Amino acid sequence: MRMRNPLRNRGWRYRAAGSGAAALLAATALASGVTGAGTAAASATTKHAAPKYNVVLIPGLTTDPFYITMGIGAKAEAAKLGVNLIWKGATTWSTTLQTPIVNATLATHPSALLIAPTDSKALFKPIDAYVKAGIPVITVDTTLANQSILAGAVSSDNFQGGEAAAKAIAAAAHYKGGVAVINVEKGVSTTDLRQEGFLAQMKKYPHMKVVATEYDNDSQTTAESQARALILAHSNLVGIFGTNLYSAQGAGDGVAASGDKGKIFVAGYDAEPSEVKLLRQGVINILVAQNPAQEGKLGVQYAYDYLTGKKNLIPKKQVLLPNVVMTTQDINNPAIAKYIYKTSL
Ligand code: T6T
Repeated sequence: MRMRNPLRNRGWRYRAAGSGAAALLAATALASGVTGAGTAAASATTKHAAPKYNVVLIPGLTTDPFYITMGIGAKAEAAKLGVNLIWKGATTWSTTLQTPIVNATLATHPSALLIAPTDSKALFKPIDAYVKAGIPVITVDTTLANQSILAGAVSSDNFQGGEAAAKAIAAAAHYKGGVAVINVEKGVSTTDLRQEGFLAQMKKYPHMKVVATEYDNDSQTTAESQARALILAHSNLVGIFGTNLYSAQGAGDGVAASGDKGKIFVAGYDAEPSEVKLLRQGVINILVAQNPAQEGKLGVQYAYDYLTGKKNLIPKKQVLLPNVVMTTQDINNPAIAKYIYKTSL
């Protein structure tokens, strides 16, 4: 179920994403510049007694700049609140690797768990074990198909991001031709919704056809080979949508390697520096960026609210943050460029 929803206003003001290339988040100062990895004792401990709460953040994978930027936002907020934030996870996107980390972390009895589950169903049981042990769980980015056990959930508006990608490709291709999707894998709440939004929007164009949907298992090199093969197989191809960082980067690499820069429009997700480089070069034409630092910050705030008896401050429905659309034309605008992801914690 896709839930739209109400952001709690803690002094952060949001403007609904506008149309086309200029959709911006307003008045949002991203926390940044926090250094150090692993167990991060709050840097503001001088102001607080020893941290009373240990909040664990398990990202989809630890090496992905999207989650690194989320970790930066979470750590900055934890430092402010005097919370000890522990960051741990697998180095690749894998339910097989994430599950034992989730299980083992339960034995350390954290105060709360923030997690981006790599599968919306397979992680239900391991997460439910925390809830049964009285530990609140908040999902950040991805979530569970059954959110009823969660204390909160924060993500981007993924369906809208998919729609925005489709609109951009359709307009660039004058509303005719074939398009393809390169996605991560089935069962990931965020990228499933991006694909749904994209396909729903494409249905509105009678002269456009989705010729293929590929799954790259979060591998950039796989996405690149898929893009090359799609270009060879479909002479009417006018656009490719890469639903996340690695899919988008691979799609861009494939289009560049095939010599189709400017002929095949690439719409991608996320804003990691080398993706942005391809955007500047016009190989990728549009990026739907997210605000992972804000997701991390809100996740820590909600965990703290829960632990300090202010559950009423946590929105009941999943919080959906607006996307930031970046294009080759506007990437040098500092109001847009500030959303480029960071590559180290
Ligand atoms: O797009 C992000 C994240 O939102 C998605 O759930 C998984 O892929 C990323 O981490 C980018 O690689």
